[in-house]
Amino acid sequence: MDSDLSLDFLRVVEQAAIACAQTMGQGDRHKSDQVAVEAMRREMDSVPIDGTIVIGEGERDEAPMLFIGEKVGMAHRAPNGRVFPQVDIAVDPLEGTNLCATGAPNAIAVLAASEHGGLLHAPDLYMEKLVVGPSSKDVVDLDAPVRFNLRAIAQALGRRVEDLVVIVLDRPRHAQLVDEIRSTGARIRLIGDGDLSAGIAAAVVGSGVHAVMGIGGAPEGVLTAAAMRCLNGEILARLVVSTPEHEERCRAMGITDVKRVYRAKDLASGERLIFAATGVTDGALMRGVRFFGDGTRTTSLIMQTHPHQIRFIDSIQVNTQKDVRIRF
Ligand code: VTB
Repeated sequence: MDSDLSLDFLRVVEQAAIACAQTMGQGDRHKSDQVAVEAMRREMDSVPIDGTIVIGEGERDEAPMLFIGEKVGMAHRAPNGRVFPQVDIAVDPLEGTNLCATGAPNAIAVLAASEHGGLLHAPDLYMEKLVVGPSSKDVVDLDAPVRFNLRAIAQALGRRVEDLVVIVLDRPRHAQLVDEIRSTGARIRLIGDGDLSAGIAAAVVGSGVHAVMGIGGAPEGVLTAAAMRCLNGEILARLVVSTPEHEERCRAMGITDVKRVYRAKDLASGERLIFAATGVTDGALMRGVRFFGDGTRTTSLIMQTHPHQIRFIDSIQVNTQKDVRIRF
């Protein structure tokens, strides 16, 4: 996969973010998601790839666009004999639909891309996750007691457990987890949605987040893994398979060992990965979309493994022909 695709994918997440940011605070999460999906789908067709959506909005019968298995990219828009690279793509056009609908922080538009076969085809089930940054990646264990993991993370970071900040999705299913974290004295940030942007923050020094714990969506787990591959962080994860129907869905996607503990390199095994995200609402690492009349300003994070680089990008799309004034 050609590394030059990074700027093409940047455009894709920027356009998705701009579209849904326009609906911020309207209280209609489905509308916010829909406009993000449409914008992402539209922009995707101008990317010079022979692309396949491997993580998307759902199966074809429940999602009209960006469904799993959908072919995207220039190879499918106007085939003219030109050969394009085969690329698998995981998308979440709007991660944190409620966050956007209520104007809360940390909604992002995001995708990850890899050469064919480099992203796990995860069913849309729940997943247990533990996400940490580079210094803690080798000292945590998904099956260890919370107390043990937090002590290990604190030690790796050279600080007290009481100084850690752990992000947990605010859900009744996490009551016991929250009790356990509290009993260690660690600090907690409960979030309404968006464990993917939380996971990215946990892998970036200076974000003020040291771990993400708890159960969220499996598709976002794969996207988190792609980000961890670029940031040298780690995700430990296991699908939550509690019914025969869940097992069947795993098998249908080629997963036989449903109890497996995955690491980032298992969920996003690609040799060449690209991860792109644009802030929709203000967040820890990216500001939200700003509309200033003459233009639109976005901040994005674009990362890749080959060449291994992380870019924080500040873009201004100019709307008018007038003398636009650009502020630093
Ligand atoms: C959401 C969302 C997360 O998982 O919580 C979802 O905020 C599933 O959890 O970011 P619920 O069914 O309890 O809402 C994520 O989408 C991703 O892991």
